[in-house]
Amino acid sequence: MLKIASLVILHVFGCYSVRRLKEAYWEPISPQIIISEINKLDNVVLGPDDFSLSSVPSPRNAICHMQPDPTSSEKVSGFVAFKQREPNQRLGSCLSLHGFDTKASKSKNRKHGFHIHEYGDVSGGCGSTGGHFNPTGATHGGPGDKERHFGDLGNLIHDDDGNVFQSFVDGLISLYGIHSIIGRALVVHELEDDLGRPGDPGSLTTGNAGARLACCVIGFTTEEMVDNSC
Ligand SMILES: [Cu+2]
Ligand SMILES: [Zn+2]
Repeated sequence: MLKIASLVILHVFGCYSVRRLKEAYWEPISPQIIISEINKLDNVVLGPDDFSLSSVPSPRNAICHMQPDPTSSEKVSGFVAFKQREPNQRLGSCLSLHGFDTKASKSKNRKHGFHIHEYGDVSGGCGSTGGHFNPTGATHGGPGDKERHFGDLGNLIHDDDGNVFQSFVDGLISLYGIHSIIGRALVVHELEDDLGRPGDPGSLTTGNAGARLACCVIGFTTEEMVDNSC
């Protein structure tokens, strides 16, 4: 009898604790509120860090080691490095990629769509990384647009030798906060991202960027790694 009573008490307390946690940390945030915040601020940190990130000091450094998708004939590889000094400062990035097929490339203007995808899961190649990272429920756009997915980083442009050396700054994505890009995937596409301009259904979800050539998972690294890479 005592055993049953203690089990009931444990169950009730357990459910209550889980509910409290859910209330505290998993309240859905209205996309309208987030968009208006984005318009006001350069860099939006939506809520505190996840517990697993809260002990990581500033500045924060991250890296992503690009690997070709097993199904791709273009063997794109290299790295993308990120640095952010403080939560309210813009995220800087430098990247070095090679292996773009300069002859067989289907991309006009040598442009290749470049996005952060939702899942850091490459178990099924780049196909298992989900869609564009889009925590606010926005439509697809370009990196300079107010209406865009968090993951919309525009296009990379490869040179005559199939290489890309580029750096960029982004005021929306962050290595801090509940919408941090840590643990998510970067994906390089076969075709140019149309940045949502034509307005057809494919354009407003993926930018019609075609197949996934290569991908990687973004993880924290040392300051030396990023400073020596960029
Ligand atoms: Cu993509
Ligand atoms: Zn997108």
